[in-house]
Amino acid sequence: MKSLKPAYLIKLLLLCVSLFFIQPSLAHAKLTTANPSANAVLQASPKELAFTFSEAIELGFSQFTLMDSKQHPMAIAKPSLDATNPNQVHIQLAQPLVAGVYEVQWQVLSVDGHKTHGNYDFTVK
Ligand SMILES: [Cu+2]
Repeated sequence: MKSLKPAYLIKLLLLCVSLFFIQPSLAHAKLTTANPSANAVLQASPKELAFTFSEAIELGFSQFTLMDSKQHPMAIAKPSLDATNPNQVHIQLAQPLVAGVYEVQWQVLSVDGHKTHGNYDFTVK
């Protein structure tokens, strides 16, 4: 460590500090609203799943999975982008969901090239 010049260390330190502050301020696609929403308790099956992100989504590099109560992935339609809002994704449900707890798992690539992911549950009574 003695061979490192202080100027180099200071530059390295500044780089680390700037990365630390810049990283969170970059725009990533955060899930802003979902329907059904996280922890929703529905009296009837939804007809579709809808997700709105904070940024436009690259659908071809994004993945949505709906897990049933037994944590098995369900067959769902291909996601489609909203006709007017590139931040919004719709997934039609082929058949009504039976009563149970469902988990949505999402992983998206936003147009700025960043991947984000998350998951949440909702319940159909
Ligand atoms: Cu980003």
